Amino acid sequence: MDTIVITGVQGQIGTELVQALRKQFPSSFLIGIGRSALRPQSMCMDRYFRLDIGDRRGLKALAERYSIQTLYHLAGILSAKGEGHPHQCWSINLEGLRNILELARELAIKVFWPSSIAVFGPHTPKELTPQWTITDPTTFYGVTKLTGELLCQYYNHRWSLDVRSLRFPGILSYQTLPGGGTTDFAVEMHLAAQAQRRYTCFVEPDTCLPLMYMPDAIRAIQEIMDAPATALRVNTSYNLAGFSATAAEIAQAIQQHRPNFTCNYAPDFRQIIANNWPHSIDDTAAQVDWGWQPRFDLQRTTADMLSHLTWRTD
Ligand code: AKB
Repeated sequence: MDTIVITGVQGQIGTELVQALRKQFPSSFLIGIGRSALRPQSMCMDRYFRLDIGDRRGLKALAERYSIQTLYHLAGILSAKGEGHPHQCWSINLEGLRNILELARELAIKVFWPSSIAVFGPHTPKELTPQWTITDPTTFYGVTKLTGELLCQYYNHRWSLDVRSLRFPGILSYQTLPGGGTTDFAVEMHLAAQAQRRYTCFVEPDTCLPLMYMPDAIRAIQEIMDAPATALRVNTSYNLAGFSATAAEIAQAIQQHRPNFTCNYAPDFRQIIANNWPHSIDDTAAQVDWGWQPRFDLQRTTADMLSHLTWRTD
């Protein structure tokens, strides 16, 4: 029986990835790793371990005991939080990744790891940002993601480790809230509208960012992990596009369903982070190498988000 491990299993991506993997691999043994107590919505896994990603001995013991084949390493600190907690950001995002890559090298485990549009910076072309271009991140988080990408490529070239990665844009989801990201406003706006609250957005209305709906993000992970290794020509991390929208366009899309929704704007330090990120992403390499195509635009995302948030009025 195959054993699959997901770190950060109770985070924004992990919560939904574990459900998708349960459906995709019904007879595999699914192990989740996280830092907090187990929440009921994560019950579809076979085992849950409260383990720090810095605990190398604990990770190794677990990997040997369960002879892991595949590991989705999702534990991480996002951009805005990383600015306030650089030490934690470094140790979780980079030392944690290195622990996982070492383990994977020793035990021949296939790895998935998420990178981010945060690897780009002020000198990167903002429109249709190419796969190979200037990467000059200005956030601590972006530095850890760029270094992590190079580390993945190194382990692939030096040790033939099968490690696959995607540069995610901001992800919108209704099951688990993001925490500490610069793109969190896109989710928070939907939540406020659903709860009939006014929303104060922390970036300007004309701030345009690449975004993606969670079902597309989960499918992208499944598709890149299913692709034959020989098809993958990018060993750092693949650019990945969903759709692009300004904060005002998101508010307008919501107002089509919730006409009373109002949004005002009070930019804070996250505006500067957003200003240094791309507006749109060229993901031709992902399309050509493993057939990537997004299914959700802004309108579909908003309609689906709001229809699923009906239970949530807090
Ligand atoms: C963040 O805002 O930090 C993340 C990201 C784009 O990596 N959503």
